[in-house]
Formats: sequence, structure tokens, C-alpha cells
Amino acid sequence: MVVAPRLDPCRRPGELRQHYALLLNPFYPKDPHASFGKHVLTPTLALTSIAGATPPEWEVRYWDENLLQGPPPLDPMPRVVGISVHLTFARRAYALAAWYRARGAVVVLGGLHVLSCPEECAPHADVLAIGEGVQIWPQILHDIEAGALKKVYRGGYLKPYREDPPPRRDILARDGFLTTTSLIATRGCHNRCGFCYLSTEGLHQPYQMRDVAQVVEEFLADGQPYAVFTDNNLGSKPQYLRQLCRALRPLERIWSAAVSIDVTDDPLLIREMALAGCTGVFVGFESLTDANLTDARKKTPRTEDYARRVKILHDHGIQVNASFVLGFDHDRSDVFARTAEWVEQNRLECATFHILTPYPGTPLFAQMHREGRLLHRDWEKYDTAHVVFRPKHMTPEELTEGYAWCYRRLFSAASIWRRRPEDWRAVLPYLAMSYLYKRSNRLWRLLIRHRLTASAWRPLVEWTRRRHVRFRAKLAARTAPRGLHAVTDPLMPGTVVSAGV
Ligand code: B12
Ligand code: SF4
Repeated sequence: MVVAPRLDPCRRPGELRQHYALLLNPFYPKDPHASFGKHVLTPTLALTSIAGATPPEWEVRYWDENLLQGPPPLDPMPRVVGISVHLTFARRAYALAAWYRARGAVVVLGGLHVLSCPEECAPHADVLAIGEGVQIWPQILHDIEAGALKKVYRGGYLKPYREDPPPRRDILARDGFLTTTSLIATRGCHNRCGFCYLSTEGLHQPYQMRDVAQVVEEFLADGQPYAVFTDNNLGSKPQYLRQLCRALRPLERIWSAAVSIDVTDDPLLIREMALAGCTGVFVGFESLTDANLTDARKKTPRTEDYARRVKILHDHGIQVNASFVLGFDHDRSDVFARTAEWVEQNRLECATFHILTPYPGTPLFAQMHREGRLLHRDWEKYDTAHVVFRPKHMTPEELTEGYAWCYRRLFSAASIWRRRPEDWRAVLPYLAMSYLYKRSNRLWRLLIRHRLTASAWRPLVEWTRRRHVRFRAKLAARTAPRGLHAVTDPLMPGTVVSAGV
């Protein structure tokens, strides 16, 4: 899980196939403190979206190195290799690019890192796809055929999102993920937090929505009972989320999504989410210290109100995977214990920790650079599991150890037990899910390599779906209460892991 497959310099390619494009998601080392299972929950939509925009005369193949099936294929030799580049796997992407270029393929690099650091990426590629890739990919393929290839193509985010073709999920290994149904309904976010990639200089990504009918169609077409919305923030426009929930409700399927906690401003919306099959949300709480959130320019309710808001979600059978960033300027060495205790007190089913990481191009990066606090630019370590800057009130070592301690504590059997659902009927599925996700890293390596991920999850997913269908029937039978706190029957905790992205 930490060493990429070897790229044999002597391996000879097969015959070059003219209308064949290979799309590559490069390997990245996994943090052993967190769950290895996280990396096979649901695939990124970057390359399936590019595949969806590929002209029909081109054959497309997808290769995700993180599924541990060895080095990517060379036979037949693709005419074009498209590689997605994030900063944490940029070095691997460049190695793959060199390997394929040396064998005659045209290499196209695209993705977040190409947008934020194009000069660094340029020498490693024949073509740079900067920004939104769906609209420029067909043009790149056309220009390759016409012998009129340019070095740089730029795509903006202003074109209506609903005009994008659906991603091609049929090219994914279905057995390789908990679910292949990653969905995206919206793009952008109403916030612009200083540490988030959405605040990257030069990235203008207005909030856009696909038609709810398109989303429903994609969900149905992939034929899976569980979908993960990989939107940055599905709740940015509450009115849209409400419409989406109403369209999803008749499907009798389950889903999870990332939202910001202000989604609970309207408990009736949470009710609609539950009725539509939402079993889990991934919430970026980031910090329990208001001053940190103000510094990060995150528009969010006050932290003292977080617990009440978590309860609204729990009361509707929605699990919470809370995401915290450690190492902000107001964090001292008590932050670790304080955060872990809060997670336990509020019985959060799952928590994800990140060490504050200044992504290049963001205001946070500019600030750290200005203040001379960046320790290095080894991008592979910019993975939120390593300290890459000098924290204000602790040493990098204290932050590293505190981060590891948070995972040890929250993934311990004692903590899992402490956070068990109050409803005894939900305890068993909760424990099964928690042990598989949080305490089975050795097993994950095998499950992934032998393509057993989907099989391992399937019984839990189906169990969860059936329980949820019963739960929503009961929820619907109750009239929407005035203050909504009447809905306090937690029939549904212990569900499948909530979008842990
Ligand atoms: C799904 C997801 C995952 C999945 C799969 C990741 C994977 N790489 O396989 C899982 C859960 C495993 C995961 C893990 C992590 N993730 Co993640 N993840 C996402 C998420 C939610 C959705 C990605 C997606 O589908 N986007 C939609 C596609 C359509 O957009 P896109 O990727 O930008 O692609 C477009 C263009 O960039 C371009 N493009 C991209 N590739 C290519 C290639 C070619 C050839 C071309 C032409 C164009 C092109 O065209 C695409 C269509 O327009 C994003 C947030 C988000 N909403 O984007 C975070 C995000 C990518 N993850 C992030 C992080 C930090 C991580 C982790 C490091 C977190 C952690 N500590 O565990 C890990 C490790 C992964 C890693 N090392 O990169 C950050 C990356 C920040 C950065 N600047 O690099 C993001 C942006 C979240 C955030 N808000 O901070 N993640
Ligand atoms: S709320 Fe989340 S997705 Fe939105 S800008 Fe902040 S960190 Fe990024």
C-alpha cells in the first residue's frame, strides 16, 4: 500500500493501436494510520468523465494503479495516455509519463496539479490539459489525428455543467470498489476556505448544478444500491438539494454525500434527505475553535452549536463522518484530546483527520510562504498525513504524533464501542462496519489485490438499504413535526460507512 508497482525499463510494448486511449489514475502511498479501505470506497470521476467525452471511434481503457493489479498495460500500446495528476502523486505521474513517452505514446497530463503548477508539469508531458478537461479532451484527440497538436489546452468552468456527457462508469472494475456509483450533481461551493483547493489562484469555478433527472438517470444506469456523491458540498444550494432528494426518493436506494454543517439550518431539509435514502454525510467541521475557522474564512455556524446540529442528523438516521484539520494557528497541544473527546461525546460514527496542508496556489500556501514557514516542497508529503510547515504553537513532531494519536484513539476497539448507537438493534451492523473499515488494514491489502472489495461490502450495503427502506416508511408516516425534534427514533444508525472522501 506504500510502494508503487515497478515500471520495468526493459519491458517492450505491444503493437501501437491508433485509436486507443489509456486513462491512468496513478498510485499514491496510503497513510497506515487511516483506513486502507477508504481508497476503494468509490472512484474519482476525473477519468470516467474524460472517458465520457471521448469520441466513439476511440477505444478507452481505464487503469487505476491503486487497485494493486501491477504496472499498467503496454500491450497493445496506446496511441494516447491521459494521466490525472494531483500533487501527492505528481512524481508517480511523471514516472508513468516518461515510461509511456519512451515507448511512443502521446502523453496528456490533466488534473488539479496541472492547474496549480503548470510550469512544473510541462516538461513531463506532450500536452497539458489545464482546468476543466471534458470540453478540451475531444479537441486534443482531434488535433492528434490531424497532426496539429498544441502544447497547452485550457478548459474553463463556465460552460453549463448539465451539458457534460455522463461519466463512463462501465470502464471501471466493478469488483474493485464498494460502489462504482460516484455521482456529482454540483460543482463548486458557496465557501472559499483559504486552505481548500477551490481557492486556488486562477480557478474560477462558479456553483453549477446538473439537472436532477440527469443525476437520477446516472444512479439508475449504474445499477448499484448505494451511491456516493463526491460533490465538494452537496448542500450549497438548499433548494436544489431539496429537489434532488425528491427525485431520489422513489428509487429506494441509499447514498451519502459531503455537506457543510450549515445544511442543518433547515431540519426539514434533513428530513427530506433521510426520506430520499441518505444514510451518511461527510462534514468538514475542520476545527472546534472558532478563531481557526475565522482565519480560514469558513462561513460556518459557531462551534458551540455543532453538537446540536449533529443530533439533528442522527435523529434522522444519518451517520456523520466528521472531518477535522489539525495544526491551525490557534491549535495547541490540547487540540488532539479535545477533538477526540468531542467525537466520542457526540457518538460520531466516523472521524477523519487531516494535518493542515498548504496546497500550492491557495491563500494558505501564500501565507506560509510569506511567513517562511514551509518546511519543503516535497509534494508527495502534501497528503495531509505529514507536517509540511512550521506550526505556531507546537513542533512539527508534536503535530505528527498528535495526528497519529487521534487515529489510534478513534480506531481503537474501546472508542468504537464507546460510540456505539443507543439503539441496541443497530449495534451489530455498526460494529461490523467499524471493524471492516477501521481495524482491517491487513485484510484490505488482500481484498484489494484479489478484487474482493465489492463482495466484502455487499452484505452490509444490502442490510443497510433494507433497514433504511423500513426506516423511511416509518419516518414518512409521521407528519413533519413543527420543531422537528419529534423525530427522535434512531431506527437507522449502524449503516454503511458514510462518504469517507
Ligand atoms: C473521490 C475523491 C477521492 C477518492 C479517490 C481519489 C483518487 N485520486 O483516486 C479517495 C476517497 C480515495 C480520495 C482520497 C484522498 N483525497 Co480526495 N477527493 C475526491 C473528491 C471528493 C472527488 C474527486 C472527483 O471525482 N472530482 C470530480 C472530477 C470530475 O473533477 P477533477 O478531479 O478536478 O477532474 C477534472 C479536471 O481536473 C480534469 N482532469 C483531471 N484529470 C485529468 C486527466 C486528463 C488526461 C485530462 C485531459 C483532464 C483531467 O478534467 C476533469 C473533468 O473536468 C475530491 C473533491 C472534488 N469534489 O473534486 C477530493 C480531493 C481530490 N481529494 C483530496 C485529498 C487531499 C485526498 C487525500 C490526500 C485525503 C487523505 N488525507 O486521505 C486522499 C489521498 C488521495 C491522493 N493522494 O490524492 C483533495 C486534493 C487537494 C489537492 N490540491 O490535491 C480534494 C480536492 C479534496 C479537497 N477539497 O481538498 N479522494
Ligand atoms: S466548505 Fe469545504 S469544499 Fe467548500 S471551500 Fe470550504 S473546505 Fe472547500
